[in-house]
Amino acid sequence: AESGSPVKKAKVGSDGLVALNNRHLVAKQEEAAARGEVFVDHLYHLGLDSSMPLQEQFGKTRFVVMGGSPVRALDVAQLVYQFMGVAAPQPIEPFGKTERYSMYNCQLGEVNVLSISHGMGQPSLSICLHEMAKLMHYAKARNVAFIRVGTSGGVGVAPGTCVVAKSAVSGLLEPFYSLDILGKTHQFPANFDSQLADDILACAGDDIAAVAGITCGTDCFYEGQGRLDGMVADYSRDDKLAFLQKAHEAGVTNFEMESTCLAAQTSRWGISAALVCTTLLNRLDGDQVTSTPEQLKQFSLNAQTLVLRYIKKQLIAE
Ligand code: R2B
Ligand code: URA
Repeated sequence: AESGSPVKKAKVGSDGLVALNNRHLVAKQEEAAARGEVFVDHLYHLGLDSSMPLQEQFGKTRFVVMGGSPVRALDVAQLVYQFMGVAAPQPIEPFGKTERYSMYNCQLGEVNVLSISHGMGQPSLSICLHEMAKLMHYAKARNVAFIRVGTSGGVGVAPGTCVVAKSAVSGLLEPFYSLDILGKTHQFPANFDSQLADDILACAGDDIAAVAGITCGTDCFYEGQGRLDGMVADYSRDDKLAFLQKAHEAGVTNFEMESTCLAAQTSRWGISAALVCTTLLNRLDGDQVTSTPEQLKQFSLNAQTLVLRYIKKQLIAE
């Protein structure tokens, strides 16, 4: 495997803008400009393109809150309006196309908060991240932070606990995001913005159980996370427990399926990011998610509330 570029300071440039470090796209823009034309970049999966008034629509974005499910993206949008004391449009409509992702552009006056679903797993998240980062670039958004609010399986933490990740590890328990590019595997360090993680944790108060952790991002919910309840599991219960124990000893607090991609890509692009996952179960106790829909909703609400408290605090201070 080839090593990726060292992790950059997880912060956008001093102007706060998201820089486009793709020389091919920059060349296309310049070539078009030389012909007196404008190159149009299609953000295909979002259903947007760079000829649209993106600066007007998204230029005031300060936070992009991401989660796997479209239902939770709408829940988060509702919470954004509620927390900020701004009347929500009725109904809250998604922006762009909803075939792949559902995006809500919460307009709060001086600032916007986006809430978007990214689907399950790193490939789905990766597409969303590329297009969202380009959207923030074209919109000339400043000091934007990406915060994933997700679900996970805890390792040695009680269900409903919020884990704020300091870093991520792969299913091999290595601190990298691995991506095959032009036939070679590249590894990119998977660290989060530590300050952002601390600032979010500080908003937990007495009523939300929250811990800092290391999140393991796997490419499979079943075998990839050592479950015994998938369609196959060609290993013993002892093998599974030995893996969970090894992960636990390496500091892993929870399993989900997007963390290494999120940490690595955002830090490569100079975007500050955080990962806040609720835990739906303690994997040291079992594999199946058996809590009631009401309990699961409350678990998710814990993580959403923690993030919304942080966002509100930031926006009020600005
Ligand atoms: C957490 O939950 C999903 C799997 O159930 C996946 O997207 C993840 O990271
Ligand atoms: N999401 C995961 O990826 N794993 C779990 O155990 C629960 C939610």
